[in-house]
Order: sequence, then structure tokens, then C-alpha cells
Amino acid sequence: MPEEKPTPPEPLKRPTPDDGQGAVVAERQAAKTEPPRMYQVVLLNDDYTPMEFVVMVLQEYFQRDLETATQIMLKVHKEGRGVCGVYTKDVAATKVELVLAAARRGGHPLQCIMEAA
Ligand code: TYC
Repeated sequence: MPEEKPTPPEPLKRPTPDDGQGAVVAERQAAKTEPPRMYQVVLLNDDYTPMEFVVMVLQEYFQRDLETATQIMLKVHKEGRGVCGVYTKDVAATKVELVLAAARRGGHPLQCIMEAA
């Protein structure tokens, strides 16, 4: 009586994407890019920085017209803080640095911070 050989295990069969030309192609991923987190740049009030300087900062670094810049400055003056604009992280950080550098050059204690929006 011939010895019975054990049957070899079936090779693993995984379905692969097929482009019909014998080549395996990667499946397209659904687009799932999140929009970037946004950060608001905020000016803080103090008793010494001249109002005109704050208005100039808002015009120069945040592209505000004179009327809007004046409104934002007055809001900061009365309420203690005000949002200059909302930007991606790098842009917000650069604007904070530019404002603080301008304030230092002018000898003003103006404070400017960024916060996650
Ligand atoms: N409080 C300042 C003053 O009376 C004006 C001011 C406004 C200062 C806004 C800072 O972020 C500021 N001269």
C-alpha cells in the first residue's frame, strides 16, 4: 500500500487590485486632509503705548484700513484685548514677532500674543 503524502497547505490568497494588465496598482486613498488649525493674533492693552502707534501696527501688519484699525484699537483700550486677525500657525507667529519687534524699536510696552482659534 503506497504511503499517503500530506496535502500541502493552500497558498494564502489575498485579492489584489488589478488594472487588467497584469500589474498590481495601489488603491487610491480617499482624501482626508484636515484644514489647518487657525490662530488668532491678539493685542493686549497697556497704559503707555500711544493709540496712534497701535493704529499704525494694525494698518501695517494686519492690513486694516484706518477706520477698522481705530475700532480694534479702541476695543483693546476699553476691553483689555482685541483680535487683530486669524491666521495659520506660522503666519500668526511671524506677525506676533513683527509687532513685538516694532514695539521694542519704538520703545513701547505693547504686548501681542497668539491663541488657538
Ligand atoms: N491704552 C493705551 C493708551 O491709552 C492705548 C492702547 C490701545 C495701548 C491698545 C495698547 O493694545 C493697545 N495710550
